[in-house]
Amino acid sequence: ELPALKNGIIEMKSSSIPIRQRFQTIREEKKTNLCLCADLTSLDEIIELSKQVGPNICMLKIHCDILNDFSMEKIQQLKNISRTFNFLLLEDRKFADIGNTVQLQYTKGLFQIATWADLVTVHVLPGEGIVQALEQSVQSIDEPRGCLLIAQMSSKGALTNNEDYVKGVIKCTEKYSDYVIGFISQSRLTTDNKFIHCTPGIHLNNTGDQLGQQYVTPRQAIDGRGADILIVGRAITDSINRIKTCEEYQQEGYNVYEQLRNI
Ligand code: 5FU
Repeated sequence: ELPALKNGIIEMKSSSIPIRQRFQTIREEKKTNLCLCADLTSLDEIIELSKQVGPNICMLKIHCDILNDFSMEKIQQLKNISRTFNFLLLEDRKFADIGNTVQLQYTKGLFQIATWADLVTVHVLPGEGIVQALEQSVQSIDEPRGCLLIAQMSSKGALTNNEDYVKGVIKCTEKYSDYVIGFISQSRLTTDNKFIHCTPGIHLNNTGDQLGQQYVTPRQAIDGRGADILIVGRAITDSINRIKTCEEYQQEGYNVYEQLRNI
């Protein structure tokens, strides 16, 4: 299929645009740096929610292994919605095993993650072979795939928050900079702006939960910690009006981003 021509410019299907570039165009076109983290156990419910908040988000993060009703048909439906509303789909799988095992986890089993997730999250704990193995698995897939390396976690006492560990993650990111598009982090880790910093642990009203999660506000995350993308879960999904709350986080996140950009 040939790419469409618009104003003399070749318009690539969103599915063929490199992921880094998609983040940039989505942020400018949709005015959002918000990733909704839909930790719901029903994929039907996520599908409905994603239709409602699709215009407000740049990415949707899910955990496919908590879904009661996962099916390839339904995940394809979600994928189509992500195309319609132009947001990325992140499976927060947090791969953390040897290369051979993660290849199987990425491509096989019930979820066949590589067939639908634009992005996945990866721990570098086992060594850089994990990234090599994942990248190798998606070479035959004809749309862009990428990953975010988990550099720093938001939870209390996280063992990732150690200077040498983080240095190792940064090194790996630089070495595999085609497939690795950035980090899950709690601070700005490199001055190279091609690496996208995604920060979870965001809430406007709470400072944490009962199980070790720690929150900062969108402003603290972007201004203080250098986040490019805000990953927001229960602040939105547990709110009385998810659509309105999603709009609030979108506006707050984008306003802070614009203020900083204009300094
Ligand atoms: F890597 C990380 C991390 O350091 N902290 C996180 O909270 C990932 N997360 C995920 O972000 C976590 O698995 C949840 O899916 C989400 C945060 O959800 P919350 O409801 O905003 O606390």
